[in-house]
Amino acid sequence: MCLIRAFELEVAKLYRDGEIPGFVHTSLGQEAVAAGVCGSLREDDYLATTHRGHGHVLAKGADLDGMMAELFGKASGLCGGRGGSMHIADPGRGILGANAIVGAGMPLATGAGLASKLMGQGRVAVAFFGEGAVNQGTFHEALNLCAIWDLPVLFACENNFYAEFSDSRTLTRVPSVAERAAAYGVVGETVHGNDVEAVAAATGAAVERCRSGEGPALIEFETYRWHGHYEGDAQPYRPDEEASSWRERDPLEITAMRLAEDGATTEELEEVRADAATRVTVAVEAARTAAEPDPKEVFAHVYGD
Ligand SMILES: Cc1ncc(C[n+]2csc(CCOP(=O)(O)OP(=O)(O)O)c2C)c(N)n1
Ligand SMILES: [Mg+2]
Repeated sequence: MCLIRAFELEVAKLYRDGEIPGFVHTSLGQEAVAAGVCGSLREDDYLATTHRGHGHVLAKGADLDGMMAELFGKASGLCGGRGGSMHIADPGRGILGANAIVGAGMPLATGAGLASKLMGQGRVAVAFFGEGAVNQGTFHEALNLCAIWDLPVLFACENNFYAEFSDSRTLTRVPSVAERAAAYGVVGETVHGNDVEAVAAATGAAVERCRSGEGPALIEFETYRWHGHYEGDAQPYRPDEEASSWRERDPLEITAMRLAEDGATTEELEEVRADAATRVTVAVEAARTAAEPDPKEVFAHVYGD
């Protein structure tokens, strides 16, 4: 969680300073969902994520230097600088990719879950999605297919209550995402997404059910993004009191307080934060000085070579 926080704070700054091209969507405030879910997975489990996927990808074990270089569009990036923030993938770690198309990760995870089942791999596929994606057809089609085929797929919804500039509670008569699972005969539950232990406990149990052949599961993690939809969003659509009340439920602070109660010293906690900050600083320096991709390579991989 500290690494994701340090990464996202730095990325926000680099974007403001014009060092990172394209768009970036940060997950500041949502770190416990990424860490709690991905920390409950096997290294070979599959992951499909969204436009707000830096935290998920880092928590699944992607190389930090490769991530940062990818955001800079450099040749040493995880995708050779082709993907950028919204298309980071690392298939060797089961990371099927971030995705700029809202709702597009769920069918990918469904396919991965089907492959795992047919090949007897025992791998679980996790699809992260925002609550805004629940009104897309892909959510319903993917969940139904996973249900009838008993596929090992976890539908992990990050409900941060906003989809771009709209309050999601005004976009449907059924504001609970978890309740929608019942329509497909799937167990759905709602969990406090800023409590990493609650996230990990719910995910661990759901993943175990998926792996044992019981079919898909859906968990709705209630959380909040601290920054705007994208960096630079002025956010006129959100009440200040709402944002500040969620900042008081900072997932890192909740965890630090618990660790302190369990005997962790201030120095130990500070060391974790300092180590994360140092790793991010090193990654930025490497990305800044890394080579640009060779323009001659621009058509490579287009036809699968
Ligand atoms: C199919 C599609 N429709 C619309 C968009 C534009 N868009 C980008 S993000 C977004 C809202 C997503 O909200 P949510 O799923 O709640 O994710 P969050 O940004 O809150 O993490 C929209 C509508 C898109 N990228 N893809
Ligand atoms: Mg949302």
